[in-house]
Parts: sequence; C-alpha cells; structure tokens
Amino acid sequence: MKRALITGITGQDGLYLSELLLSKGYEVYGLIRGQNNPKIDLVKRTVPDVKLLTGDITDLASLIRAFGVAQPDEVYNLGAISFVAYSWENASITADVTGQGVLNVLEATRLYAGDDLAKVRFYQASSSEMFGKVQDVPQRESTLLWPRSPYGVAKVFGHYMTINYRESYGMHASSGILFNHESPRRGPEFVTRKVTQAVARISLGLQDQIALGNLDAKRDWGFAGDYVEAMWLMLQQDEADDYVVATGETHSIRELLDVAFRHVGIDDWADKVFQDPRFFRPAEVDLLIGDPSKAREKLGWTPKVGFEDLVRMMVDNDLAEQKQLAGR
Ligand code: NAP
Ligand code: G4F
Repeated sequence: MKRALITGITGQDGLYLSELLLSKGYEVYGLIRGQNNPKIDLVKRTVPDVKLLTGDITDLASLIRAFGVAQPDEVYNLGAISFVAYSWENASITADVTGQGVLNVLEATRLYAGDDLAKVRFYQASSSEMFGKVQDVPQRESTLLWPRSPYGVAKVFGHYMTINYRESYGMHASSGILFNHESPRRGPEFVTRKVTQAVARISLGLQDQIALGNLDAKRDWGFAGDYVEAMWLMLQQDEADDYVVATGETHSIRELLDVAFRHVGIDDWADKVFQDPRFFRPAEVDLLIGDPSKAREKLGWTPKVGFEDLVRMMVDNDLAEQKQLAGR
C-alpha cells in the first residue's frame, strides 16, 4: 500500500486529492494546522479514512515530525495562502506560507529521504498566476514568468525552489502549473463560487444584487476533480518535470455571469450586478489561457468537465445548499 502526505488537506484540492488517492488504495495522511481548525469536521466527514497530523508548513520541525509518522512515498504540497486579493494586504505572511513554506516542505522531504532519494516523490502546487502579465498566448511551460501579485511572486519562489531541488539533489520533484480550477467545494471568496452562491440566492429571493470587481478579466477555468488526477499522474512518471494543467479555453467574468444566471432562467442580469471599487486589484492578470499539450501527450491527461457544465454544477449545488439553509 502506497502512503501519501498532503499539506492543505482542508482545502478544495486537498479533499478531491484525498478521495482520489483513497480510491486507489493509498494510506493518506493530511497535515492540519491550528489548535482547533474549524475545517476539521468537514475533513472528517468527507474523507474519514484520512489520518490527520498536526503541523504547519511554516514550521519545519512540525513537518519533520509529520514525515516521521506518515513515512510517505508521495508528498503533495497544496498548503498555501491561496487568495490573490488577500496577498496584497498580507504580503509578508503570504511570502512566509506560499513561498518559504515550499522550501520547508522540500527540505523536510530531503531530510526524510536521506541517502535514498528514490524513496519519495514531491509535488508542488504551482500556479498560472505566475504568468501574470502574460508574455505568450496561450501560456505554456516555457513562457516567461511575470507575476503581478505578492501571491504570484511567492509561487514563483516555490516553483523555482522545486526545480532547484530536482536539479541540485536529483529529487523526484514535479511542479504542476495549474490554471484556475473550481468546484462546489471552492471557497466563497473566489469569483466563481461568489457568483454561483449569489445567483442561487437571487433566484430564491434571498438577495437582490451582487457586488463584483473587474468583469473583463479572462480565466481558463476547469474542474478541480479533473485537476487532482493530473497531480497524481505527474508523480507516477519515471522522470520528474513541470506541466501546465489547463483546458485551453478562456472565458470572462461576464460569460461566467451569463451562464450562471441563464441556468436559473434570468437572461438579463444587468440590474443584478454592480461594480464595487473594493473588489478591483492593484494589478490585474487580464488574460489566462493555458496550453495543456505537454500534459496531454506525456501524462495522457485531458479535462472531462467543460466550462458551462462546471458553472451549472456549482449553481445546482448552491441552490440545494441555500434552500437547506433557508429551511425550504
Ligand atoms: P484552498 O482551498 O485555499 O486551500 C489551501 C490550503 O492550504 C488549506 O487547507 C489551508 O488550511 C492550507 N494552509 C494555509 N496556510 C497553511 C499553513 N501555514 N500550513 C499548512 N497549511 C496551510 O486552495 P486550493 O484551491 O485547494 O489550492 C490548493 C493549492 O493549489 C494551493 O497551493 C493553491 O495556491 C494552488 N493553486 C490553486 C489553484 C486553483 O485554481 N484552485 C490554481 C493553481 C494553484 P487551513 O484550512 O488551515 O487554512
Ligand atoms: O476567483 P479569483 O479570486 O481567482 P484568481 O485571482 O485568478 O486566483 C485563483 O486562481 C489562481 C490560478 O490562476 C490560483 F493560483 C489562486 O490560488 C486562485 O485559486 O479571481 C478571478 C478573477 C480576477 O481577475 C478578479 O479580479 O475574477 C476577478 N474578479 C472580479 N470580481 C473577482 C471579483 N474576484 C474575486 N475573488 N471577487 C470579486 O468580487
């Protein structure tokens, strides 16, 4: 039985990846931080077979202890401060967690492997946010990185550290440059879930309007359940490498609104949405669209859920959730 250690177990991807690895017969360990993490019940309910270990990616000693217990064959570093807007207001902590945290997990992996580097494989959750002010359209593995947020800068540090550990020590360390991926488990601070929750509430008469920022930004949105499979596939390859994981399609926030509102029978949403300066960013990433050819050719990975089905899946989930909350 293979053993995996996942940081970021309480997050969207941590839950989907746990389900995938458990279905493949892995023994899964999840790192959980804080003395009374509010998401612990969610994890226990969703993936009761995951074994939870206390630790924080900013605390190397806690990682060394967790590795000692988990004895992992595979390490998935998903832990991060992941909300781009928050990273401007909390740049220093974002650097510590999303940047330096990667180095800590790499170092814990190296110390755990000792002289036997083949003993463990490492995955880093890199991000399309690293492309920022994009230098190629579509973006691929060789595209120059030009991050536009403290989060993006921290991810670039983690990305290059992963490559550096691979090149310096010969570690099996891979980096997935994942484009935006969403699901009913997406945090409500991200634009897709913010929209699908609000659309559900508007259609149920629980809310009148939604306040948003830039409606013209474009993202390459896929389904998180598909993307965790790409993470796993990277660690099954003989050679570690870096891969863009994306759908190859891009859509604006306006198109997201079109699909979500249409799904509840509202064709004209102009009076239901207003733009609020609070949600504009100091520097925007205007256009993301990935070229997933390398992942398709080398990993045999393709996304299964398309943009419109993804949005409809999220609206349906939020309709059910909001009805339950309203006692209907
Ligand atoms: P998420 O839902 O925000 O989850 C982030 C996870 O990181 C949570 O479990 C959080 O735990 C954990 N975490 C935060 N600070 C930590 C710390 N100091 N030590 C240990 N864990 C910590 O993010 P996600 O969408 O699942 O994304 C997973 C990873 O992929 C992240 O690294 C993200 O930056 C990256 N990524 C995401 C996307 C995307 O579109 N979803 C795209 C590219 C890359 P708490 O519950 O304790 O806060
Ligand atoms: O949903 P978002 O907050 O995601 P963003 O910034 O693209 O970051 C996500 O994807 C990255 C991969 O590219 C991950 F690395 C990162 O961890 C995270 O998962 O915003 C998407 C777009 C932005 O252009 C933003 O300006 O939506 C625009 N937007 C417009 N109004 C809004 C809003 N975003 C949010 N969160 N809230 C708004 O009201």
